[in-house]
Amino acid sequence: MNGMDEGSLRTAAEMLSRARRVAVLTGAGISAESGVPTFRGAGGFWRGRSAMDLATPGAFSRDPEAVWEFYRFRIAALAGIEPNDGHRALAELECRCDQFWLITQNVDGLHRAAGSENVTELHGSLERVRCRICSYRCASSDLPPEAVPQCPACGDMLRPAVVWFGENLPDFALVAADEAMRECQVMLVVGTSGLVEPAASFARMAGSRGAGIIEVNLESTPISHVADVSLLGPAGVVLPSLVELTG
Ligand code: BJW
Ligand code: ZN
Repeated sequence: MNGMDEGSLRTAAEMLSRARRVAVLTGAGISAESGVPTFRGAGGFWRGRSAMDLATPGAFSRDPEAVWEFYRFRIAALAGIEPNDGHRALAELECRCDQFWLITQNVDGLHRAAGSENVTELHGSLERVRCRICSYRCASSDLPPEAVPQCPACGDMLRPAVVWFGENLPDFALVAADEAMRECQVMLVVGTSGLVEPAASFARMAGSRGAGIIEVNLESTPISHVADVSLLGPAGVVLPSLVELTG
């Protein structure tokens, strides 16, 4: 079923109202309406370089100044952004479920700001930085001002506490995601291009364990063919309607 027509919306709302255990996977698209650029598509560039090319350990070793400039810009931008109606609808949905998992690929902290509680950040957070080598970590607001900030404990480079390509996701996050995929009756997949693993496989895995899959996106993605219902439209509009209909 396709399109943000009344029928698909109603089908999705019925699936959700029958489910007591719901998992949600979100990506950059849910924060687009808060003014946070997505990775792929027109917004995914920083001074002519693809955001994807800066989000690697190799880029950081070769050109830490450029990578830090990119991340300082994004950390500073966090101060001016707020959750939108899509984030708020998911916080509301959590209140109506017996068990609820919000697994996000986003690093902007907007789900917690909207009031969501059981949030798992798969790709870390811009709100923290850590040492490349030792276990030192601190809040981004306490970041030393140098172009490439140094670790006060060991002198190596500090880096954003996010997960770059080729790096492992945190164990606790994979454990939470695995529990969500095993236990949920419905999985809602919102605003992700479905291209970055392992998150890209979560919907297929939950589906093969019997969960119903609802996708919310502006366009179809590789996840669409495993979805039982695809709702095409902006998350900030679709999610409030869906949650309201779920009643
Ligand atoms: C809207 C909207 C609106 C817009 N409403 N919708 C298996 C096969 C092949 C490769 C691999 C594999 N397993 C692992 C890999 C390697 C790699 C990978 O996946 N590569 C692929 C590109 C092929 N994965 C990794 O390296 C991961 N690590 C790992 O798996 O470790 C073990 C391992 C390593 C190596 C080999 C094998 C195993 C780590 C991935 C880390 C990703 N990090 C980033 C950067 C985070 C820090 C930062 O923010 O700077 O995470 S990359 C970037 O992509 C970011 C995002 O979280 C992630 C996903 O992007 P997302 O959220 O989907 O956003 P977009 O922009 O792509 O899409 C937006 C969507 O929203 C679009 O669909 C729009 O239509 C939609 N939209 N407006 C609704 N208003
Ligand atoms: Zn250190």
